[in-house]
Amino acid sequence: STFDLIIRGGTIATASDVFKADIGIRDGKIVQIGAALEGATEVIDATGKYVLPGGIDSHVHISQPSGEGISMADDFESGTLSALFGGNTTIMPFCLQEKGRPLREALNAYHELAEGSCYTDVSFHLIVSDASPTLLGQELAALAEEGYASFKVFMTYENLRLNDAEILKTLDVARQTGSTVMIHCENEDAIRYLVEKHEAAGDVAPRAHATTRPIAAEREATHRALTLAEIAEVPIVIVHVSNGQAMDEISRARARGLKVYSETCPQYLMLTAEDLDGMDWEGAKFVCSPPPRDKAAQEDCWRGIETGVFDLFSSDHCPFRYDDEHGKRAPKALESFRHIPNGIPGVETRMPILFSEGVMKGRIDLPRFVALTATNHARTYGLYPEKGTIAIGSDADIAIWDPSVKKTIRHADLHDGADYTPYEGVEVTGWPTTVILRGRVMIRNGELVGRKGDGQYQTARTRTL
Ligand code: DUC
Ligand code: ZN
Ligand code: ZN
Ligand code: ZN
Repeated sequence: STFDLIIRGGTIATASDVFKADIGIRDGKIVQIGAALEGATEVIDATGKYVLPGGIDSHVHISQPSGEGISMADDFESGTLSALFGGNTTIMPFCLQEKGRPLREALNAYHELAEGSCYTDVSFHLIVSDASPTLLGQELAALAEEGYASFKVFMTYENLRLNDAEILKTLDVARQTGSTVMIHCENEDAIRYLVEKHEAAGDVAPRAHATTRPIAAEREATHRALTLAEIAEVPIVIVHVSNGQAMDEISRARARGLKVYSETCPQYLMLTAEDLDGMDWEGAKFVCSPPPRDKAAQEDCWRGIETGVFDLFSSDHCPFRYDDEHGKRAPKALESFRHIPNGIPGVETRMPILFSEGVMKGRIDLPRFVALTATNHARTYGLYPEKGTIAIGSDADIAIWDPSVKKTIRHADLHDGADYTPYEGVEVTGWPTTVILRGRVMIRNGELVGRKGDGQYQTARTRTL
C-alpha cells in the first residue's frame, strides 16, 4: 500500500498552525499531509485528539557520575522509557567530561551506555569541565564536525566551574565552530560564602540549599554570562532560569542585540523553596539547582512562557532516589544540605504539566506549546527539520494527546528509576496516549508496544550564521 501508517482525523498542531488533516507515513518519514488519505497497512484513528510533534527534551541527565557513593536513578533504558511515556521521542542527555580527560573519552563511555538501550532517539551535549587548550581547542572543533554541536559549561560547583577566562576561551571555540553553548549561571563564590555561614551556624537542613543559592547569585551570573557572550560575539543558551530578575537580564541583553536563547523548567512553575522544608529530610526530594523560588518567581516564569522570554521548556531531569543510601539520603548527604545530590526527576511529567497548566488553562496556545516542548529544541540544537515538527520529509515522531484524560500524578504510575516524583498528587488534564517514533508505534493507547533499542542516536548540525 501507499503508506505504512495513516493517522486519521486528528487535530494537528505545529509551532505555527493548528489544522485538521490526516498524516501519511512511509519508511519512518511523513510523506503526506492531507484530507481523506487512503491505503495503509495500519490506520490510527485520532478523532478528538491532538496530533503533535513528539516531545524533545533537550536537558536530561542520565547515568552521570554524581559524587562518592551517589548514583543517578536512571540509566538509558529507564530514562528513555520514562521519556517515551511522557510523550517524548528524542532526549538530549549530557556526556560529562572528567577533568583532565579527553571529551571523546566521555562520549565513548556514554555511547556505550546508550547503545541498544533506548526507547527514544537520543542526541548528546558535552559538559566541558576542563578548558585547557589541548582539550578544548583541538577536540571541540573536530567533534562539532562529527555532529556533537552543543556543550554545557558551569559557573558553579567546585569541580566543574570554569572561570571567566575559561568561559571566554570556550565561547571563542563555539564561535569558530558554530557550536551552541549552554551556561549554568550561579555565582559559586557567593554561594560558598553563604554555605559556610549556614554550616557554621549549624543550619544544615535541606531548606538551606535554597537559602544559600539566592536569586542574586543567579542574576549576577546570568548577567556575567551574557556579558561574556556579548564580548565573544557568540549566541548562548541560558539554561534553567528560575526567576524574573534573571529573565530581565536576558531581555535587556536581547534589547542590546544579543542572540540569546533561554530555558525554564517545570520546577520553577510548580515548586517553591518551601517545598524544601519538611519532616525527616523530605525536603531533599526538591533539592535542585537553581532552587525553586517563591510564588512571585513562579508568576514571572509563567509570564516568560507566555510572552516569549523563554524559548525552551525542558525537564532538567536529574533523578536520585530519595529513600536510598546512594541517593538523597546517602550517609554523607544526611550530614548537610551541601552534600545532597542536586536534581529532581521530571522527564515524564514535563509535557503533561505544561499541557494541563498551560494549554488547558488557557495560558498558552497549542503552537506555543509545540514550540516550547519540541520545535525550538530541534532548532536550537541542530536537529531541525528532521526532528521537532510535523512536515513532509520530517521523521514521523508524533505524540497523540487525548485532552479528555484526567490523571493524578503518582510516582507508582511513572516509569523512571527514582522512588518519588516532586509532583505527587498534582492533577492534570490531557496525556499523550499514543507515541510514534520514526513511524514505529511505541506506545498504543497507553500500552508499551515498542522495544528497547528502537531509539537511535541522532547527530546534530552546527549553527549556520
Ligand atoms: N544543573 C543541572 O543542569 N542539572 C542538575 C544540577 C545542576 O546543577
Ligand atoms: Zn545546570
Ligand atoms: Zn541539568
Ligand atoms: Zn541503592
